[in-house]
Amino acid sequence: MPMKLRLLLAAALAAAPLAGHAQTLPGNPVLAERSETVSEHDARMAWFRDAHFGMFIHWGLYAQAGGLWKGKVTKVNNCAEWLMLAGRVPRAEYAAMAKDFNPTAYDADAWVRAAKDAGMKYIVLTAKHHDGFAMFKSSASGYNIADATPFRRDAVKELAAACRKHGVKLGLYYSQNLDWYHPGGGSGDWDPTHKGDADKYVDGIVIPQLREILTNYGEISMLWFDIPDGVIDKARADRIRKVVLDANPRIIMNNRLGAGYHGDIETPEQHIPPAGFPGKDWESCMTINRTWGYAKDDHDWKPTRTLVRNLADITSKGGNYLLNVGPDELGRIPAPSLERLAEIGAWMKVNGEAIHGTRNAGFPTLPDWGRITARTAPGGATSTLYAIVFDAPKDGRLTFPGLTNTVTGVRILGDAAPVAFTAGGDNAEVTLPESVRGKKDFVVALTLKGAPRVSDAAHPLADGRLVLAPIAAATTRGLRVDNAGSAGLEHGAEAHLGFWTDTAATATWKVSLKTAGAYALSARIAAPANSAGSEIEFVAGGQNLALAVAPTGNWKTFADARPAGVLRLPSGDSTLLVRVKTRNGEAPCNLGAITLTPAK
Ligand code: FHN
Repeated sequence: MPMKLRLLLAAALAAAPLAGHAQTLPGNPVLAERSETVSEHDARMAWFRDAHFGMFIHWGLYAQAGGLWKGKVTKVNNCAEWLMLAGRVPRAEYAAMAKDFNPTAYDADAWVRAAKDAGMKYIVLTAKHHDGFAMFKSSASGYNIADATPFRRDAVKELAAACRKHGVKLGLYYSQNLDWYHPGGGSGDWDPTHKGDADKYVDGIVIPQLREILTNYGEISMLWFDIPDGVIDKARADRIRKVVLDANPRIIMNNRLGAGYHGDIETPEQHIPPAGFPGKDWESCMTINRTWGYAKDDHDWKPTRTLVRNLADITSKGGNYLLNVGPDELGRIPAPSLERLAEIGAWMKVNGEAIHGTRNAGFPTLPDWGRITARTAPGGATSTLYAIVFDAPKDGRLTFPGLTNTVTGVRILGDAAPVAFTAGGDNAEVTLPESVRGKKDFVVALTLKGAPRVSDAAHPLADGRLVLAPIAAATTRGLRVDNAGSAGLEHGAEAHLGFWTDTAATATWKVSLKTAGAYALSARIAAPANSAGSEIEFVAGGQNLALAVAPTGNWKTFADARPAGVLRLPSGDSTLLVRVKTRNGEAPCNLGAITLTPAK
């Protein structure tokens, strides 16, 4: 995170009660892009920030093939909607599928009800994906579901009506750059007939179609661009933005238009950033199996528990979860997807108040038992912390290190069992009743006096240990949090500080202790062979502990490493700094969590 933004974030958070409310940072570039004040931007983003959960729908002509071309699996990175490129299928051959595309089972009302019953507040449908086929009637191109298929109906129109009927917001995905059918569109060069003029493509297809989808179907609340840049240079991007904002000045646009536009939201894909995007809005889109578009052979469905925990993890970091379904050639959402949506809906029926309308609670360290969200009552006199417990600690104790509010009450959502708790101070603690200790994925709600106030210093856990998480560090000179490559919680994402290429880069944690003490240090380290001989140093309480890096083989395989000696930390607030002593290779290591355990 650039230093300027970090300073702004620190200032903004210092100024506001640490309720973790999704604030727009004064330095957020979208303010200039949309000529908005912070409060105007907050007002326009409010519905999105409250929603936290939406349905992505990848449905197009590619569903007719289901990932198979001439009997052979034809995908890119498990994605069936990329069949045309994967098979380098000529335009005319691919388009010929349209004469058989007749999704007579399409029931927009059922789709919207499935989303709403799952607790989803908005839907984003692919109006036109990279294959160039429009799922709406278009006068700009006859290559669309109403004119080129025996189906004859306008899928976007029916979905828009169903969304209006059920009070679900509608967003539309539009592939503005890649278009493998219309000449001049991005990519598609395996077919010489695709060659054409980019301006004719943008002005003759993209802009008229954006105008159609943004004016023919009532309010469209979000425009989801994809694969930025390519044929979209600044001049074309500006023409596109003008038609979009003329149609709906309040529309939310994502960060994938191109030409350097930031848009309103960050869009991490198939993973959950360890710290979210502090001070910005963001949405993590993920598949429910492995493909966005329907694939006949993809039965790798994520367990519902993973989906629920992803939703909790993302919400606790101030983001939205855009969970994808890929309807088949007849317009049916696959049964395993519907089953998972219904199971999520059952969980949301009991626990939805811990998701909808909540915000990041502001804890600097993620608890190892689950995630925490927060809701502050209007006026701020009271607030509620929601402890979403994935796996209850064996001793039944939930601690909230650094919480300085007084706790006035505790309840378990959907369970009348009384819950014992300490009133707070600076380390509120809840003791779970025996009845829930074996349970998973339940919510404990704590009522607080005032808005949540959470110290940004690490406090000891119930067993005396201090866990210094990568996301809680103040870092310099390019050192930053990373967990690239993980897709949600099911892949056991190990967040870490990476890109430690500048030997002057440091990481600093704040620590707060009631009493001074001696601690043994253990750090999670990953490093490739050529980092051997590197050394890092832990500096705290006037002491230095040096650690020789033992390579683990690569940047993502972590192991515990323990420097010799103990650190004596003072009572009150202090800091622990980590710096490079010797660097071999491009960086000494990647650094995961640091654990300080009271030394005997
Ligand atoms: O290429 C597309 C892909 O097909 C899918 O639409 C995803 C969804 O975010 N976006 C692109 C890959 O990043």
